[in-house]
Amino acid sequence: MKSYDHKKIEKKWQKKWEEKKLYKTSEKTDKPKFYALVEFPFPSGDGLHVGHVRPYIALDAIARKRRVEGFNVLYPMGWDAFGLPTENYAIKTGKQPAFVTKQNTGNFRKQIKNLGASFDWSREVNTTDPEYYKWTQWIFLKMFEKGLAYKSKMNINWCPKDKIGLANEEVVDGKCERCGTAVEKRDKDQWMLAITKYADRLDKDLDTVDFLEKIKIQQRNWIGRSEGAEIDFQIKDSSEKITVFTTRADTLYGVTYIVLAPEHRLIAELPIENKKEVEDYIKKSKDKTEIDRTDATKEKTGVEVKGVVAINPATGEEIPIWIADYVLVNYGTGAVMAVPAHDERDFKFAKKYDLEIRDVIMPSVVDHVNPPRSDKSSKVRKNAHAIVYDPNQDKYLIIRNSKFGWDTVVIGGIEENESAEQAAVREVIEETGYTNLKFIKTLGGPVQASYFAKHKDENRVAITTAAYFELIGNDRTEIAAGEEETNEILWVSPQEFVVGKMVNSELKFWLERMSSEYFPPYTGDGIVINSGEFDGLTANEAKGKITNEFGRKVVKYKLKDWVFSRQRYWGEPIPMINCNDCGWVPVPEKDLPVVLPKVKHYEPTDNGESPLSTISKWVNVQCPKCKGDAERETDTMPNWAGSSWYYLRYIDPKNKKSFADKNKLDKWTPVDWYNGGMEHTTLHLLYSRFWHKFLYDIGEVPTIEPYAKRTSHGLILAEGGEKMSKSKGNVVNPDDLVKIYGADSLRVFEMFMGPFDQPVAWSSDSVVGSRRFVERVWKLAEKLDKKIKTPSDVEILLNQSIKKVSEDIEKMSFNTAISTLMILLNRLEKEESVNNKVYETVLQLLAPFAPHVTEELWSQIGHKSSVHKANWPSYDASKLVSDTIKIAIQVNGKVRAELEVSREATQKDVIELTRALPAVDKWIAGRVIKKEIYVPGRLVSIVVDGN
Ligand code: ANZ
Ligand code: ZN
Repeated sequence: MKSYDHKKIEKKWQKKWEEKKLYKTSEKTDKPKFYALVEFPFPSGDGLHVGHVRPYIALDAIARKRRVEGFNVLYPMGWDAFGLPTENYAIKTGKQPAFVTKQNTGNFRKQIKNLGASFDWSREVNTTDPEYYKWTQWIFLKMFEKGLAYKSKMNINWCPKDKIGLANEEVVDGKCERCGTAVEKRDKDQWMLAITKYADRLDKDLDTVDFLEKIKIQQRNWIGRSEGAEIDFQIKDSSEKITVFTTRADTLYGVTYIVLAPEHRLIAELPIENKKEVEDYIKKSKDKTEIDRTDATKEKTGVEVKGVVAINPATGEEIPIWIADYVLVNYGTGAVMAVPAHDERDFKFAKKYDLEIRDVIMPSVVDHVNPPRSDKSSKVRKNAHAIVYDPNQDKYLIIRNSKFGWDTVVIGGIEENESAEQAAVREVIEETGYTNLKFIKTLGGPVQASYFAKHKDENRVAITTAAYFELIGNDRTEIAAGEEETNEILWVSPQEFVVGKMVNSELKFWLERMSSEYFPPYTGDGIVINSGEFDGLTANEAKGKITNEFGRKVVKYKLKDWVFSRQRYWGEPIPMINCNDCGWVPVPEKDLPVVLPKVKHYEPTDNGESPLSTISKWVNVQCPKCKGDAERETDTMPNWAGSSWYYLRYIDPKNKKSFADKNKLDKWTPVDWYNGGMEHTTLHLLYSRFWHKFLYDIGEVPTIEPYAKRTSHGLILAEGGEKMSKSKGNVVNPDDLVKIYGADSLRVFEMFMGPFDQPVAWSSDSVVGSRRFVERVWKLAEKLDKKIKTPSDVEILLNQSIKKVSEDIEKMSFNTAISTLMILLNRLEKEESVNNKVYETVLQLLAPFAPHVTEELWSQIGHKSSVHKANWPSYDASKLVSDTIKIAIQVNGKVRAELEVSREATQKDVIELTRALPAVDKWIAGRVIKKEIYVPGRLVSIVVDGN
């Protein structure tokens, strides 16, 4: 047999497949459709690295499996080619971006083709092709028509180095995502897309799709749906009111001040006494990024607005108004009712500026040791707990009740006109005799505990306040008679002074509050207190009732409208014309595409306008409406425009009349399986779902969602575990590996190297292992024998492997699919000869991963048609487990033989076969059989006379 020459084989089959159009998607078949999609790349000058191609190889395996399962598969590829890197390269080299793009796509295409991926290249799209972006512009115009595209002065993120406005998503830690320069703020007129109008559907419709759970979670967090209430606070002696958004209407009685965002519109309207101070503060907060302003670890700042107060609608109280930049203007209403007792930020702020803190929610615990009993009556008690600490011995004072077997802190009821502190002191003296107590502090507001009080045989709802003391001497008085009998007074270490060892469930709150300088705000649920008629309700009940009475239910979203303008060259021109008389007028549909004109210089202008603004011949046009003088929009679309709908163009890439034919859209949407990076979950994936929903609303696409299923791959990292990047010089190019080891070995390795959804560090040395595996498959062909009978255990392993590989591919558990094939190969290599049928199945199972070598071997065996057209192997369910069992045979307690019988054999069969075994007969011949026991499936035990 010839040796394995990957170069020859791979070139040969790539050529044949292309000639035969093996992977071309047919429009004339009644097979069911399957649309597999990977994220199309940005064709950079650096070429693809081994990480980029991992998802292409993975979905290629899936696409190949689907084809041989009888599906009509669409698996396309194209180029997301607008964007800054090409433009920056053009600035550096003076080369036309269109020319550079052409070069880069040529290289990318060649790289991908070298891997033998089964893309239908006849459907290639390129977002920078005017025939393509004509439709990107067309969709924009439709959005404009429906009021979803609008121009607005935006306080935008501005990168002073790239001279470009950045979307919020492009700012990472206050820096430009691309170049790392600190981002500034600038006011700029920008085109916006109203994605927020789709926020609720983008959230809800996630229920209708099969996306990985982590993807759904990220999308939901990004959309940030929040159910709450708007409540109006009247400004005293004014007709103005401040509307706040809150998710905790139940805390309305605990509001001790109001906070406005520095940008809040009311600030200009109010008769503020300390205007200068307020204006200074506003100026300072302007340059802070949103991330700085909301960073929980940063200290909060603010100024009080003097001369105006607001009225709490529930209590009628006057409360101060503050301005602080931890409140954002573009979320909720830009105003917050501050409840320092129950919100972390408000709490820190109140501590800093000495504002009132008022408890309105009481934590509530149900005792787990002695929960309330439904058959007992219940009593409400106001209690005090005394926490007594002796710093000299680092111990706490407790009472051990031997009758009930529990340890407790000192507890007592709070009498009329007594404070918690007074009650606690009284109880310590009465119950323990200790009198030298130094009061440290009360441990915050009360905590409610429900439990069954054994000693009183009734349920208790205890509302307890704790007082904290230190022991400063050992004086003791006599303890009241009766107290001592069952009670033991003890000092215990901090390790024993915890819930679980102590019977008091409230203790966890006391310990928490003791250990912090201030009581941490209680942010959980509980029972409403200090809230008039709402006292005693649960927080949830009160939320509804207080909202009904003083506010209105609303839903808010974190999602913001999409900044859809860039002042750069290499993007789709926004097809709008500005006329002095008519305002913004859309370019008529018949004039699309608005082609990006050639320019000499790609640098953005110093005033931040696009280089297009310098081409007066292009800019100055007739107004389509009044025919007067007008000017073109010189902004271009952002990076994410072209990729928002590319999956639709693949369906009908050459259509001149529409972005795609309706019947074809009916047939091919939605994409059945879309794989892409987690880094695109909140940008591209959300944007394209938005565009698709819009197109659905205007009747252009038939489905509400673009992608039925979305999965994600783990990144391939460089050998050291760092991210692969040109600047770090650690990029691995697949071309070199294809040359040395072959595309098949590289493909197998990429699928084998680790779980597909996990990041994994690259190792070029390890490709050898996959190469060896492919070579062994090649060599196994020498053992083929059409007539050889396959041993039953091989038969079973083969059926198990078919099942496992089939299921693993569906789960994207490619690494275990490959290792299954390796195990199968190990077993086959042990045989002298291998039946052709068995070998063919191995080739078929391997074909999605190693398409060239399997095709070659398949044809060498004598097949005229492609392995990529042979039906996917099915397994025989009855051959997944061995149908015989082995039974040990004992005679007088010693194992004398082994019997292999069918699983279905009866006891009678087994005994008869046992006796007939020569190895057994030897021991029983001529003797009296006293006992024969059959343990089904395992053992026959025969007892005979004599020794
Ligand atoms: C009173 C309150 C009491 C609040 C309490 C919380 C806890 P999510 O869940 O993220 O929607 N808030 C409202 N608008 C804000 C803005 N523009 N900037 C900063 N914070 C704002 O958060 C809603 C909560 O965040 C609201 O509920 C409000 O504070 C605050 F114990 O109102 B809350
Ligand atoms: Zn006009």
